[in-house]
Parts: sequence; C-alpha cells; structure tokens
Amino acid sequence: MNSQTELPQSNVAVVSHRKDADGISSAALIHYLTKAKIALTDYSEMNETLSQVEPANQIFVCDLGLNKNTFDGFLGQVKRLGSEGKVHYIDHHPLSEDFASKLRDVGVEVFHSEEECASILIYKKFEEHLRQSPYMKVLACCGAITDYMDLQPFARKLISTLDRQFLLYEATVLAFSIAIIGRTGLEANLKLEQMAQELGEGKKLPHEIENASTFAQEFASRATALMEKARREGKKMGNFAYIKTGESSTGNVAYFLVGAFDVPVGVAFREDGSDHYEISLRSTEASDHDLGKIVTRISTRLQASGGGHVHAAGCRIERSQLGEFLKLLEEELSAI
Ligand SMILES: [Mn+2]
Repeated sequence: MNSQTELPQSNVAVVSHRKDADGISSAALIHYLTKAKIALTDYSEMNETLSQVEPANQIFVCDLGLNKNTFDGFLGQVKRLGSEGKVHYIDHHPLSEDFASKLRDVGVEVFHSEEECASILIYKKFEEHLRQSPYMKVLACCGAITDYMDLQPFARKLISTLDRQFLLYEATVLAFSIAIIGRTGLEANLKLEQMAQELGEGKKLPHEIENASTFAQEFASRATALMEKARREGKKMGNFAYIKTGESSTGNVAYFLVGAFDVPVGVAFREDGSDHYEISLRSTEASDHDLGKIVTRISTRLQASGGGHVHAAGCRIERSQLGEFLKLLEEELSAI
C-alpha cells in the first residue's frame, strides 16, 4: 500500500508490540488511519496472538522483529491471514533478505528499514494523512525517543518542528505509563490496548491518559529504588553486570547496572511465570559490540528466541540455561 492508496476504514486489524512506546504509538497511528482493532503482544507470544486474529481486509503487523525461532510460525499465520486480506509488515528490527522474500512470496507487503523506528516509518509512509492531527506527529516522535532512534534523519527532522522538552515529557509519561500498566497482570494487555486506541482516536496526548501523572510519579519512585537495588544486588562478571529482578521494565534495570558498575553492558532478567527468563541487555553508546547480533547468535545456539538493536537487545531462555547464557555472553564481549 502506498500513501496514495485509499485507506480502508473497516475490518482492519493491527498487531503491535506492547512493551514500549514505539509499539503502542505504531498501533495508535494505524488506528488513526484505519480505525483498526488493536491487538498488542510481545515476541514470545506474537504467533499465538496472530493465531487469534480473525482474517480481515487489512492486517498491519508493527514493531515485531522476527528471528529463526519465530519465523516459521509467523509465516504460517500471515499466510492464513493473507488468504482473505492484505497483510502489511512494518518493522525496523534486522530482517534477513531470505525472510523478507519469503514474506513477499506469500503476498505480505514488507515495509522495512533499520533507519527509523516503527512509528516513524508509519508516519513517514502515511504523512499526508497523519499530518491532519498534530497529535500523531507527537506520538511518532515519542516512539523514536523511547527507542533511542531520535537522532535518525526523519525522526530528527520531525522532532525539530516541535518543542523538544515537551516531547521528552510526553515520551517519558507514555513510557512510564506503559511500564506501570504492564505490571497489572492479566488485565495489562487489555488496558494497554485501550490506551493505544484512545491515543489513536487523536483526542488525547500521553499526558492526558487517565492517571498518567500518577503512573509517571510511581515509576520515577520505583526507578530510584531500582537504582539502589542495582547497586546492592547486581553482580559484575567481566565486561557486564547482571541482576535478577521482578520489574517488567527490565531494560531500565539493565541501564542502572551499567551506571552502578561502570561496565559497558547491563543484563537484567526476570522470571516470566513459566520456566523461563526474559532477559534485557543494554549497552552504552561508547560500546562497540552489537548486542542485537550477539544476542541473536547466543539465542540461536540455545534454541531460544532473541535479538535486537546495537545497544538494546532481549531474549527469552529456559531458566536452566542462564549459566550458559552468561558464559557465552562474556565470551562474546571479551572477543575483540
Ligand atoms: Mn521499535
């Protein structure tokens, strides 16, 4: 679909990433454009979520990176969904040419670039429609800021047309609200979907989300406590520090480790209810290692799902694999 195409306004679904502002903003932008029904998910459940999506005229899948372990299941789902409608895959995580061509072969429209985050890719593609609401530009910028993609060419240009401090506030309130709502158990997904829809209706900005300032305040207090906890309970292992946490925002915890131990990489892992750990890794700008590639290699070796960007990555492993994961990570980080 190009931006000149008439955008459908009925029987559309969007499946997007629930964990961060880029995923939620992407869902909101697609909702603004098409009134799409929103389903949010995470890497470990994306194929299951897709299996519950009814065929629709148009289906958008946003901000959900693919890897060797998830790809076959994903391909099966988009094939099913594509038999009665058009599937659009919009993403910025690394995507092999092999995966891209297999998706195209089953009729998926692949709109992919690593240059900008997903919400900015959507804004750029449908700018003509989205610029009718100034709020949509704010949401796209929030995605870029929280994905650390705000210095990329298009994002930077958009951000420079708005007040930077105002945008930082909106992005932070959105990210902190997602983190707090993400902790509310079984209801979390539904609440986040409602929030994405409200934002996509174009009548509210993140700071106007119900209880947004309370969420932000609560997260800031938790963050202060986590900063202390990282210092007390984190452990250093060669080139990185790690910690086990109950926090859903494992990415933030990983950053606090970097600061507390003065290491290039922080690793935070969390039990996810089953026999698994969800792991987030973060590194400093100065680190030369590509965490996304490293985690992809380790995950492939452990037959787990994982991947990400240069300075931010994640994966999900069996609990019994933790020792091996940490050992492989140190091997990778100590290699020149
Ligand atoms: Mn993203």
